[in-house]
Amino acid sequence: MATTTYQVQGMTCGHCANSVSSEVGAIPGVSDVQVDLASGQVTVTSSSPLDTDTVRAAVDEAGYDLVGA
Ligand SMILES: [Cu+2]
Repeated sequence: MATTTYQVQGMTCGHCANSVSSEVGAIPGVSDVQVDLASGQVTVTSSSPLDTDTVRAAVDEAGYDLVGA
């Protein structure tokens, strides 16, 4: 199991959090996504370490920016 916290910019409400959470949650191997709206932190639990570019693409697909990992 790997847990990584990413910094995501642009989320403003529960809908944003849900979008990010469902896109990131669709990445193969991801078992849990926790979004902290106030801080913009997204904590992802996966069976093996994820490629940051894969996570960035999913966050981008949801309409937000991954600014740090
Ligand atoms: Cu929103």
